[in-house]
Amino acid sequence: MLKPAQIASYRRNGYLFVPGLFPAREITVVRKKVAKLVAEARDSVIYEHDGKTVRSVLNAHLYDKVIDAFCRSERVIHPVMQLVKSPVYIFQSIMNVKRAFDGVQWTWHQDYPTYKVDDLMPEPRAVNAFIFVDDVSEFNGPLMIVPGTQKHKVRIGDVDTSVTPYPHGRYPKVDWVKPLMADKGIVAPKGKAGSVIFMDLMTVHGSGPNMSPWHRSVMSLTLNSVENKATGTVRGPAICHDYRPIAPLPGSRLVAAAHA
Ligand SMILES: O=C(O)CCC(=O)C(=O)O
Repeated sequence: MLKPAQIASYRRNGYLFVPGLFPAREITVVRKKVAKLVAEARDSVIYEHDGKTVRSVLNAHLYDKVIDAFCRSERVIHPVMQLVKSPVYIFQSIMNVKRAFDGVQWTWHQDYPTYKVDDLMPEPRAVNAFIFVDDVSEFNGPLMIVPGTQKHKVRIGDVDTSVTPYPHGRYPKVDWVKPLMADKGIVAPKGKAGSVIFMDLMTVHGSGPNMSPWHRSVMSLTLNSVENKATGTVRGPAICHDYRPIAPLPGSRLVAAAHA
């Protein structure tokens, strides 16, 4: 559960960083599973432009018990319910595995424009929880955030595949982002695996390439209010339409799922 000061900080800055939210025994289970999912490279995998380096694993909670228990963990569900003030459902889970040496950047953007235009999400009443599955440092392409930008207007960018091969994201022109950064600066929370960044869908963010020898897997888990259902279908398997409210699971269920 979040303390009132943490909620106030989230509302002020458009994000909240909580180091060490998942204990090592739980996140280790998830890291092992991610290695397996990357090696298996099922249909739900997106590659970098080289066509062979896995970039993201889409909605693995739909077919994998460990990832499902991870996404339903009380460690993230309770805080997000506090932030959106209602029960939530899983809108999408994307494991961004930014591979050592080969992981490519994520261009600056807000999440909500894509969700509004393409997924018909009525309001930005959802939270993107970035859960560190690997340790994140200044070297392996940490998420970068322009704090306070959640208060800016929605900027509908074009679908762009020049950097990100994933054809479903909308990216604003750099001229729109530039003055925001000059005004607000940039932060890049770093920490041990198990740390979590809770981020408002309006907050401008992106991340650089991974030039280090360390993978940087981060789960981008978007939990949406059950009162704010996104009904669009154009992004196909990228989003989920199971609107049932999540019953938060204890951490022990995540470890148990690995042995089931
Ligand atoms: O994984 C990253 O570094 C960025 C992902 C991202 O921008 C997103 O999920 O919206």
